[in-house]
Amino acid sequence: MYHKIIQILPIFTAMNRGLLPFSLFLAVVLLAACTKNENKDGCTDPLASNYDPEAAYDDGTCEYKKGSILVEGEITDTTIWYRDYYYILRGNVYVRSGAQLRIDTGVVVFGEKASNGTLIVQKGAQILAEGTTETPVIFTSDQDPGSRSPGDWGGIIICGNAPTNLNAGSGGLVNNIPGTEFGGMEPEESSGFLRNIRIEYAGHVTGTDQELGALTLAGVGKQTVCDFVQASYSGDDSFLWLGGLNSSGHLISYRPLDDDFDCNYAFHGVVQFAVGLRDPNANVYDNANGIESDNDDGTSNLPPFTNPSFTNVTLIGPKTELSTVPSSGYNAGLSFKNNTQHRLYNSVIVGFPVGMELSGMITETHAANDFLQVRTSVLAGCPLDFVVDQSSSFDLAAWYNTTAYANTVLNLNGDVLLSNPFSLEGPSFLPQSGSPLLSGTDYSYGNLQDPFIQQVSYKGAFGSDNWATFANWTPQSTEY
Ligand SMILES: [Ca+2]
Ligand SMILES: [Ca+2]
Repeated sequence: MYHKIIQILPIFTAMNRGLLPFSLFLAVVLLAACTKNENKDGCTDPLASNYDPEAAYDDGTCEYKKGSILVEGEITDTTIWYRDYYYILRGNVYVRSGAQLRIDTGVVVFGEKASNGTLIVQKGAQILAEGTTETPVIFTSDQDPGSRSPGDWGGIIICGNAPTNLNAGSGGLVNNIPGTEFGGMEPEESSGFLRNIRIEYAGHVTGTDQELGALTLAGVGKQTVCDFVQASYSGDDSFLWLGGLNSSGHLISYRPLDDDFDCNYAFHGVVQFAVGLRDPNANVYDNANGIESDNDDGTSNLPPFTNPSFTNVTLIGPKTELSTVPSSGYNAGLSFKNNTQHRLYNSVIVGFPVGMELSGMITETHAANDFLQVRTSVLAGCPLDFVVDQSSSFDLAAWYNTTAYANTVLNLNGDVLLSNPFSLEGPSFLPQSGSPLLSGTDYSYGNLQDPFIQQVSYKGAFGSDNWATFANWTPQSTEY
């Protein structure tokens, strides 16, 4: 095992992860020496969190904050990260094929900004990370509260051997990052699981035309499960799938700079219960969309197709009112292009400049031939409901409004009667009584016949149960 423990340091606070300068340490000791009370017992170690400068006699009650373990290089064997420590990712940290990284509930992992810390789970490796609602596993920036920014660190990249259409199925690399090969012929593979996880300030992109998720799932197999994952303040996409067919649920995309959910290179898994919330004033990239879906960037018609099934999605855009003028990069709730065969069911899209965008003649043909589907869904509060290419005569409105598809368009955000969806620091996405989202769902579509999918009576990500209690809406001020 090359998991390298550089140092385990007693520290005063999570913010101050290092030893005190010796001069300051000396000053503390000298100061302490001056004010001892001969009658007082207590903790006499200045490095302890409950150090009592007046105590003359140590009574054995000293308590120490957690130490930090710097992780760099590679993990080649079964490794467990415990809640007793903070972990700092320096540079690209690889979990090698055959190795398993297990992360205990409540563990906090910091991505180092200076080295663009990134966790890469390679083909044939596994990550098993499970928090609880109260004590999720947290991946966040190593910067102090108030100084954190989108893209402070790389994020989590999980690579697998499941099918992709990239390079005619032989796969490729994520953003040309060394050691991120993905794609193969093992659709049922498990790369592990992520449950009750938060990923904050990740998504650092190093080149132009590159994209990265706070969580990137590249060629990940069917038996890999992501459930209850919040990605916040990503510097790029929140969730990015590149090929593969894993199942994901209870996803929260919070204030990313590109797309909430991005699908490419033949992702063909299922996603249920997913919500996105956008900051109108964030300086987002051009074409920041709710769901962006491409068969591939080269507009190929190579199978397998990007044809995931998303159901029970709530996308809250940046237009809190029809008149809101958000950052110029914001585009569509749904952007389906480059020959994708995306499927969306039982969902609601609110407050984007464009509701649904369909681009490319072959993408249109997929829609006309029912390979690309939007059903039993609702668009509300989008000034332009439908956009197609300038040269196209495809009647997207007529397609969307096909009676059998059971979609609806509502004029105003408020028409969907969600509780408090636009609040950036305390949102509630639950439908109020009388909401049009509380009826009319349909799970009869062939690709929803998946054991991962629950049949519920409401459209969108929430009914009466607020499952987002593991989320943090104010990570900028959180002291970990
Ligand atoms: Ca993207
Ligand atoms: Ca985009």
